[in-house]
Amino acid sequence: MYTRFVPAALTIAGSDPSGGAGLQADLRTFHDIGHHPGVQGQSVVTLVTVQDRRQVYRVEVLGADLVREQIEAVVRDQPPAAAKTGALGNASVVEVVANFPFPCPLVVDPVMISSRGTPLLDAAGREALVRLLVPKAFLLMPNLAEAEALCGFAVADLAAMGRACQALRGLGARNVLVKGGHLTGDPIDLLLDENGTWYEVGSARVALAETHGTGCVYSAAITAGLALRKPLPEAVGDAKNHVFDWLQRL
Ligand code: PXL
Repeated sequence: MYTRFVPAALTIAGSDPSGGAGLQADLRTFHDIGHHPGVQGQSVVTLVTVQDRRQVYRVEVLGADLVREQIEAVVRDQPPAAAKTGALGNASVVEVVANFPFPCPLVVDPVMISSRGTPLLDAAGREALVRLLVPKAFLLMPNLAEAEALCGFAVADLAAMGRACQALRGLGARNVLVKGGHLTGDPIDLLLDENGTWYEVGSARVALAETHGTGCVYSAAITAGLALRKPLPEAVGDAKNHVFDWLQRL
């Protein structure tokens, strides 16, 4: 309906039926960014979770062929202007995504566990992510725990976040954003871009016990900004502000 005028953004992610995280959060964020109607959301399902607002009861990863056919169908019909990945489940799904020739920048949110502690990527999937998908990432955006798992060293302060940015660029990601929200104090993220320029991206902390879905909203907002042709530092800064505004409205 708006294909002529509104750029599309694609999320390849898991379903959170409670609506807080996963592809439901991504689609909502695509809609919320920019002026109405934002960007047009496309969504490819990788895994289905059974969860309510307290707990994940079950995770079922879809067959890799089914994921690939979904990607092929949407991209063939309307090439997205930007795409992101969330929970991918296992190595076969990671491989399908890594092998697909996306016509646009790919934001990789290396989701490993749900905010309630349930694994959303198995050990072989993690290995495939490093080997196959990280080199295809326009932007790789781990939180501290994910940065540690990907780099193999502790990442618990701003200096280590800087070392993680460099190490992950060394693994092939073009731009890296390490998210420091799990440190104390105001949340500061560190962006190392493809020109070797550093950016500290901060906001005030919103005091909330429940932050389920925050990472999904952040990566979706960056993806929407890229779809709207914002330069990366601007897309990241605007997305950080969007997350702050969204958390304040919760
Ligand atoms: O926030 C990470 C995440 C991603 N995708 C799905 C999730 C979660 C967290 O619970 O459920 C489907």
